[in-house]
Amino acid sequence: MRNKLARLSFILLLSLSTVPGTPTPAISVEAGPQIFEVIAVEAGQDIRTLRLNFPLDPVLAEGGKVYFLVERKHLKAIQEFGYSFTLETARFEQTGKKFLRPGTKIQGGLNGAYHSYLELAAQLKSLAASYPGLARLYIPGKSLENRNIYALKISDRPGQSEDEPGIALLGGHHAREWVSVEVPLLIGRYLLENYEREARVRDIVNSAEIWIVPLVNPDGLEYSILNYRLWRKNRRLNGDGSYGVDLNRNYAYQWAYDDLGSSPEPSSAVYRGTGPVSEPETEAVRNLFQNHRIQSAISYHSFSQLILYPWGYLDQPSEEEALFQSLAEDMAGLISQVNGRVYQTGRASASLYLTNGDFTDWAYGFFRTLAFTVELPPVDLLQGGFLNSESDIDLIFRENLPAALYLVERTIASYNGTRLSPLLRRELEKGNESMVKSRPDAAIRGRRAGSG
Ligand code: 0X9
Ligand code: ZN
Repeated sequence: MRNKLARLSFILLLSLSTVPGTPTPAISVEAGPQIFEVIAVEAGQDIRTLRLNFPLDPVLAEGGKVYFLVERKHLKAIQEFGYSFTLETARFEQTGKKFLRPGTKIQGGLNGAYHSYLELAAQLKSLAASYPGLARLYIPGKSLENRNIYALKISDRPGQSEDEPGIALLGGHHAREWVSVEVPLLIGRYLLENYEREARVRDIVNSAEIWIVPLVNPDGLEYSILNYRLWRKNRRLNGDGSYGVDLNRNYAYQWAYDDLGSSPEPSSAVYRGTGPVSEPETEAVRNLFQNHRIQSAISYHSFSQLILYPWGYLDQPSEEEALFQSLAEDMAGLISQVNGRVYQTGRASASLYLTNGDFTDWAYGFFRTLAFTVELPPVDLLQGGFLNSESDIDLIFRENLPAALYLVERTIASYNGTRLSPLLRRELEKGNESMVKSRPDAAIRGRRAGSG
């Protein structure tokens, strides 16, 4: 048995570390200038279907019309699709500018300085294109409404899978928590922009594989921007006619453990879905974790100013409670040094409330990833709740940067090969490699490498 386990672990490590490339396809960055127009669509038309079929970025809702930023090349097809619209580009153009260029910010847009799905996609593509030696953009999966879930990999050889620890920074599980998208995105951008000039950043990027997944729930975010600001879940049409599964109750560790930490009721804000990983968005995160060695992770949420760690499903310490707690305290200390804001730390179940099927329990329970939930500011509803001002984005990013860099450094320092949870160990003993590799071609490559 020991031998079998050793062999399987060996295959796992080999397939995770030395096989060049990765089964998750990297996306190529489109060439040629994009030219944008602004169109206005009467709100009476079926805007949902229109948005499912074309990449439209909402900029304004006014006078019974919705204004969208759209690439000129799509206009004809939108018309052929049966939609009528008026061209409103002139109204939004800045003087002297002929076309709305990529990255153009329209003042007063519905999402202001926060990124919509399309703005985020443009930003990630532009980072990958500007730093080809340090970053690559992957799509580990798509949302229910067919939007990409992006993962920007930052490392010194981003096209190769090296024997380096992976760290994942995730955001946007919950649609209304807009600032949680900005923080991982800005941390990723900071690493790329400061690689040349800052030795600390260089060391980190050279010794780790950092995965930036800023938007786990793109459909929800878009719904929150255009339809209902306080939307939380994804946009699954449930059996009873209600919408949405809470993605942070849909992961496959102790899923549906009880009805306190998640709800079987589809209309509930914490509805867990029809089964573990029933949603393509959680499946995308699972793909990423199955294919790479993610040793630690931060899942950004808002609000409350907390740093939480497993378990969430049960008020019991995990095997590594002491390590979790000391890392959380160190991170909180670093955060408070920046703007003076205090983030409380603690075991998720005890400090906040019970959750089952949440990301951190799954990542730790299944992969032994040291996974934290960081609840960003403000501290309470009276300070704004989910509605952070635009000028807070930079402050919140700045105060979270040192803690994230610290976690990466600690992860690098303690890395000596991929950690295996007892659960994963058992699956490997059973020969169930599909639990660790999501795509058959990758498992085949792993086996070949193992026998060679
Ligand atoms: O409920 C959640 O999913 C997270 N809070 S939020 O207000 N952003 O929705 C907290 C998850 C942390 N885990 C546990 N409390 N167990
Ligand atoms: Zn949240």
